Amino acid sequence: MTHIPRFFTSSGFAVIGAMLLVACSSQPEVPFKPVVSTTPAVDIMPGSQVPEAAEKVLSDYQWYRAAMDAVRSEDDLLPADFLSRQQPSAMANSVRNQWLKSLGKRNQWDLFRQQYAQLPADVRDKETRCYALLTGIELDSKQSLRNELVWELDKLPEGCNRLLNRETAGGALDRSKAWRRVRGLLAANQITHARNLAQALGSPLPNPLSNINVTAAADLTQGEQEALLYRVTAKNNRIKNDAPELLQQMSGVLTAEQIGFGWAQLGLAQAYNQNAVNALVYFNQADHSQLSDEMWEWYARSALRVQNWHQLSEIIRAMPPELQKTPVWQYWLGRAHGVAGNQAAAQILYRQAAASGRNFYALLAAEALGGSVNTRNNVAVSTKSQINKVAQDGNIARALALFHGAQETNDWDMRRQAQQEWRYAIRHYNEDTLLAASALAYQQGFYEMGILSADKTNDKLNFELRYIAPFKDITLPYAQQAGIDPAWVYGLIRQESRFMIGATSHVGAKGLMQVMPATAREIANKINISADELHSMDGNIRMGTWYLGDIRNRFGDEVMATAAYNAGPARARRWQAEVPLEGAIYAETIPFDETRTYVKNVMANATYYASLFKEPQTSLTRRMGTIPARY
Ligand code: BLG
Repeated sequence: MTHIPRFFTSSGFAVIGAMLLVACSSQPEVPFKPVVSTTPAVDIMPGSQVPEAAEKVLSDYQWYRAAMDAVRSEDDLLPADFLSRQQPSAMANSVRNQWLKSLGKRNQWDLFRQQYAQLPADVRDKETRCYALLTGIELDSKQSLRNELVWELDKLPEGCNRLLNRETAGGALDRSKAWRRVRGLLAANQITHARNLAQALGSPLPNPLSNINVTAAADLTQGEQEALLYRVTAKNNRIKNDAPELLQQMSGVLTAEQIGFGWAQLGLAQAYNQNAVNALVYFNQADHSQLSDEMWEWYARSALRVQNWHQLSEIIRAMPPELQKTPVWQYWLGRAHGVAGNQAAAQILYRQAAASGRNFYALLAAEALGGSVNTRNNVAVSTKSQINKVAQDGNIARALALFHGAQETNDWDMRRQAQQEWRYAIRHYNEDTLLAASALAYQQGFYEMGILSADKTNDKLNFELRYIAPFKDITLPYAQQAGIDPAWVYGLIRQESRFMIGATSHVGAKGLMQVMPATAREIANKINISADELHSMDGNIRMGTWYLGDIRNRFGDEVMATAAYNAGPARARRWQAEVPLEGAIYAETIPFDETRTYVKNVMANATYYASLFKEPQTSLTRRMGTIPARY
């Protein structure tokens, strides 16, 4: 997915910000006249407002940026003034959430309570809720948030840490779960957080942690035991050859839970290194009560990688119920049942996975049931009047004003805010309205939100909106020139950039096909064009398709080429097995989270595009094929 770079604050901001600061501190003068209207525009869009003038939205945006800066410098006047004059919007929600966190951090509870009451429940973010629990205005009577937090093994935002530490010290949380979290924090190298929680549990970690030695380990406190376990679970230690032996030696002095957690960490490390055989040996000794979802998934992927179907089935059936219900594990459990000859059980699971939507596993499951990809729309295209009604929603109009403002000034921060406003606008839309919103977004060139809106429907489906194919005049000839399937190219562009021209990722990949500058230089040399072509739409597609064709030819395989496009050819090759491997198993066991998700999405997208482009081959199962053995 793409990241939109921060845009530097223009001098205009500073001026408006300064004006506001003056206005706020001397109170009565208001630089922006508030538009107050609560009249709903249309009843299908609950809570919508009358559109404001684009100029007002753009000046509100500058004001919003100034308010966010003010929150960061712990100034309460500007956010208060901004919020008192804003209609409900994503901008207002962001300012209020950020401000609430700042108030919580500074223990400004009176103001916190006032503002919290004005933030709608569905837009309160997690840390804001942690502060609300801390000050007692939220109760969390079923302890759902607290249980979720204590189950987390990695760091949490400050407000949530404070809450957890207080609840732990007060005895309100399950101590064994809190100790599991201490273990996780140590393994994640979050030493200070681990220390604070152990302290709250009444058994501090020794300082330094390495003070404890396994031979001198009689009558250890729990804090000392955890420090000892850390000698095995620390990032650099858990991949060492002597880690399993060391852990075994500790079994006399540590609890079953601690040792069981240690095995899970060793299993996880081996799984990420694609040593599935060792990973299984270690995971088999792990204590199930200690496993995170990530550990469960890698336990299952390790069995899948070596095609131990019997064990795979056992692992999936031991997973937490919510995880078992995800399409990935429904599908693979179905496959395991199929291998065991239990076709009836397999079919039930395939049906459940197939009903989960239009994801990679839903498609594979539908094909396993004998079906095929279906891109027939089951709803009429939105009428002009439906689209006009959406355009009359003030939240949509605000998003579009920001989108066009961002286009004009090439301001990607503003573009990101436009996306937030669009998400906010459509959050309660019914499916007809979502499709009309999608059509409107395309009319305006706001492709990423067109896709987002159409993707949200579940019953009423319009596949041309979900899988748009703009820029065909450039894409099709280059795909043909590179000798690659245009459906695959579109599947990839949809995943890379959502058709956002000029998109830039966190690591600097550019344009519709998200080509890295270094890769662009390589390509430019080979095909004798300027590396600057990366920045033009035509050049970007030309480079991306050429590169894709080149790696496909080198590997002779689309799945590996897709992985290579995202993670580099050397890695795609390293991830091959020593035996031929089903493409879906190769994809599911890719150890990079980004690339694993990416490959599955690109290949599923390509299947939909192949169907829409009326290509003869539309089976995802065939497209995934078999990955040859590493040579
Ligand atoms: C890919 C390059 C590969 C390169 C790898 O990075 O970019 N592909 C292209 O430029 C088309 O050539 O392999 S290497 O030459 O062997 O090093 C690895 O460096 C691009 C990836 C990187 C990725 N998108 C195309 O998929 C990306 O931007 N990731 C960050 C996503 S986000 O912003 O954090 O969400």
